[in-house]
Amino acid sequence: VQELLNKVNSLKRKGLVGEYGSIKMEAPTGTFTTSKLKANLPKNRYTDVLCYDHSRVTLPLIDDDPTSDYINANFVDGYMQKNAFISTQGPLPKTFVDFWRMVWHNQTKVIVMTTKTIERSRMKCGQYWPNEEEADEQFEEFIVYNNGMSQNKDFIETVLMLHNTNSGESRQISHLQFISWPDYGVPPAAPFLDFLFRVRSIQEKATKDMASDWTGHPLGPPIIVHCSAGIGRTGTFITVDICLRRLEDVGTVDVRETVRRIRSQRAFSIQMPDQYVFCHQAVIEQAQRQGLMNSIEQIVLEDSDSD
Ligand code: PTR
Ligand code: PTR
Repeated sequence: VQELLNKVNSLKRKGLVGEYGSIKMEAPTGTFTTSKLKANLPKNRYTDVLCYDHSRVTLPLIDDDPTSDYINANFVDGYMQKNAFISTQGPLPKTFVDFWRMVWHNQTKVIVMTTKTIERSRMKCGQYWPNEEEADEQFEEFIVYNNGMSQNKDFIETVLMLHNTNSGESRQISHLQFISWPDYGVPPAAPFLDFLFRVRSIQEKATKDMASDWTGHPLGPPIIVHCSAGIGRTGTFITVDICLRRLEDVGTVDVRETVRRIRSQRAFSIQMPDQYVFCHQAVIEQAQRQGLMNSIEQIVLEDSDSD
């Protein structure tokens, strides 16, 4: 029986890897024209990770400069809510101001960062926020204050105050950084889920505290999610959130269609076969936590954990 279960599980994994391969082979669903404009090329962290025109986040124009509206970022739908997320690359020094303009303009309250700034001695993301308590930093019309940090083993939570010197307004923004996720790899499921639920609870509270703008949009303003390229880890985070919300709502999960839909808005989302497999594992882990699995499913899955 043990042997049979092993076989079933390895076939399942192979099946998922194959399924991911076929998703990856699908042709792009849009164009990358704005991303490729000469003036915009230096704003892309990776030359091979461009952003779709049809779903890109546009910034307010500055001095009628037609390229000033560009940032490598796309709106991505959440569960039953359009544009619940923005998937973006890790900001470059050249795009720090653009990033804060995007936060401001979209009324974002929560920033999710799933990378470290430096990994394997490579710069993966710029230090676009003040990283010490009580420090502040100016980005043209914005001043960002670090109003406190707390850290556990797997993630760091920072309370930022974003002040717009043009309007005189200030907004509190939560910055949540998951630090246990290797690039191109997958994190352990349990801390990842703890992180995801922490993000949700902060976003929920922030949305409740906001003015009435978000009535009818229960998930609130777009959560900005970024890693280094804004596709692998970012796509994985959003996939698991959508799948779990659907599981909670109607009791079903469709990882394949969820990933396909996300990829139609943020090209290349989910970068590795293992990340695709991980989405399933995370959903299973959460279903187990909620007691939604029957005992036969439990046996097959517990067995697969051990290889
Ligand atoms: N009222 C705010 C604004 O327009 O900027 C916030 C807002 C934005 C409210 C978008 C609702 C929105 O939803 P939809 O995605 O349906 O346009
Ligand atoms: N060409 C880049 C590279 O592979 O180095 C693109 C890239 C970088 C793609 C990082 C994905 C990456 O992972 P993530 O989206 O999780 O930061």
